[in-house]
Amino acid sequence: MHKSSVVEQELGMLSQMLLIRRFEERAAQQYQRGDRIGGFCHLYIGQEAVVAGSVAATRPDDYLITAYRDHGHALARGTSADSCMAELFGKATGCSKGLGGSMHYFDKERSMMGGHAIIGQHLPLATGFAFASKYRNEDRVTLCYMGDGAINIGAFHEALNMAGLYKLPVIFICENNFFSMGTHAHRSNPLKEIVNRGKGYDMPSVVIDGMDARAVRDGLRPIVETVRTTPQPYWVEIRTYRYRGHSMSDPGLYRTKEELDKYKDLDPIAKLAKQLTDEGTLTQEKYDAMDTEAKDIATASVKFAEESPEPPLEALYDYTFVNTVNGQPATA
Ligand SMILES: Cc1ncc(C[n+]2csc(CCOP(=O)(O)OP(=O)(O)O)c2C)c(N)n1
Ligand SMILES: [Mg+2]
Repeated sequence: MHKSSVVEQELGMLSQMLLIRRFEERAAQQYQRGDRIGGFCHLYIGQEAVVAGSVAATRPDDYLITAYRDHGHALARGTSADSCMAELFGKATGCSKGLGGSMHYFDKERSMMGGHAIIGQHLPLATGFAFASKYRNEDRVTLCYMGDGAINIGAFHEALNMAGLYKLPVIFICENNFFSMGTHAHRSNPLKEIVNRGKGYDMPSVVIDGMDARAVRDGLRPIVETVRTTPQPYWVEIRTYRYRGHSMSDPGLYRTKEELDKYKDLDPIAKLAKQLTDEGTLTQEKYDAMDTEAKDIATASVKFAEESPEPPLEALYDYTFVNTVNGQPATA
């Protein structure tokens, strides 16, 4: 890649991370009012480099699928902040028509295949997308993100086994933030290193530093290219950290202040900003302008969501259990 396009890409990664962070800060404020956002809401703050780096290593038509901590994944793929905020508000203009909420973002146009609330449930879907790509002779790669809490679920093993057996073009990414709700990974796994989980399926496996967006992009890029030309699954552990509680109702008392402070010093946004500044491609003014833009987009998304209409009452049962729209069989 030409040096100027690398700089452009990295500035893009930085503004994406800023947008995710500012969007979620606004979302948290709106949630805390108590009257606007219903259901669960899990913030991605601290983990932004994982998605910014990995999306930079892929093509826009590569499939992307994740669990419920999905705001960053949609925003990084280009789903608008407006439709993401409207989805939190349960409005008809949301990316899932206001019927999914925080955990079920979806944007088929951008190959963002959800937002899935049940741990491990989406892994067989990822294997299915990868099977479809191979069967149709398309060179689309599937990126399947999950938390460290997903690796002991039955569906995990079935999905990885089949992907390994059929040599499917899927990269399973464990966003290891070390906690499943309040349980540390060491308390739920006999494995000391999550990266070793790939060995049971004969998958090439790597560990990547998830607090460094460049490391994520550069670690994944060769893997993506290999998988694209020679379909086969990979297992990737990306070590990261969430700064907030598991969900909005979790004060996170199971972590020490020292641990939080240690990771706050490793903030992935500050890291990329410093790398670019040290290399002379970013100034404080430019950074401030990028940050202001991110804040403005996030603030405007709240207004958009407030002013958007609710879905009609008749839509209440659409897309649930049976594929109907307004009581009639759905056509798409
Ligand atoms: C099958 C299933 N069991 C339990 C839950 C409840 N639950 C929601 S989130 C969560 C923790 C998952 O942690 P992890 O996979 O590490 O993801 P993270 O929250 O760290 O992103 C659990 C147990 C669930 N959603 N699905
Ligand atoms: Mg976790």
